[in-house]
Amino acid sequence: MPARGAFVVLEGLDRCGKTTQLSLLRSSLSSSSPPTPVKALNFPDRTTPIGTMINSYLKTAADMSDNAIHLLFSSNRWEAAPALLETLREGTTVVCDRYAFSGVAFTAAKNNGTCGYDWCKGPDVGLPRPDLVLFLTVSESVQEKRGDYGGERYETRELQRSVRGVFDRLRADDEGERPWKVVDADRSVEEVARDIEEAVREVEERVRGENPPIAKL
Ligand code: 2DT
Repeated sequence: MPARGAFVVLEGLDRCGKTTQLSLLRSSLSSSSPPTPVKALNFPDRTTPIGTMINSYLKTAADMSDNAIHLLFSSNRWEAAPALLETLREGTTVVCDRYAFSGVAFTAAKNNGTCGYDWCKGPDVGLPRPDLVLFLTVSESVQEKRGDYGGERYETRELQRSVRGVFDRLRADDEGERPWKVVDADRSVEEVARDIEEAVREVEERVRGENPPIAKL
């Protein structure tokens, strides 16, 4: 049995460069010598029937209660969980754009927190826990320089500000539990990519060496 792969999640606010960084990370891992088997995932996965409902909600074509959409985001992770576990167990490293932390941060931030923080955490309890969460921070001024927000729900300055607050709380609550690495994403793409690659190689090596069981949220 090969050692399992590492599970790495990238989180952050809009315009922090997560998607660019994920694609750079994936290519650098798969082109290293020897190549690291790697699979990229992203949430929400808009390609499934649940993902289609989420997409309509985000594009404001459909309305839903805050609780209902929160549970759909979580279901979208649960439907992907068996394949994710299998991929890790067969020795492939998984790098993932957003996960349960975005789930809590966005729902708990909106409408003055009508869905409470603890309620928001509930549905994801039991999902595979990442070996590393890379949290890309971006200042408001850089966020604004990187372009206007698009037309999707959640892409407003006010909401982004509250989301930032919930992410800080999640990180503080996890202190010592799950390794979070904060990466200053105000810097150049290359500088950020270097830090990310270094952190991922370190966790990869540890997971391959120790082959720890996959923990749960
Ligand atoms: P992208 O722009 O990355 O496609 O995200 N979101 C995401 C939630 O509200 N809950 C979740 O569980 C997840 C994974 C963040 C689309 C938006 O969906 C939000 C931004």
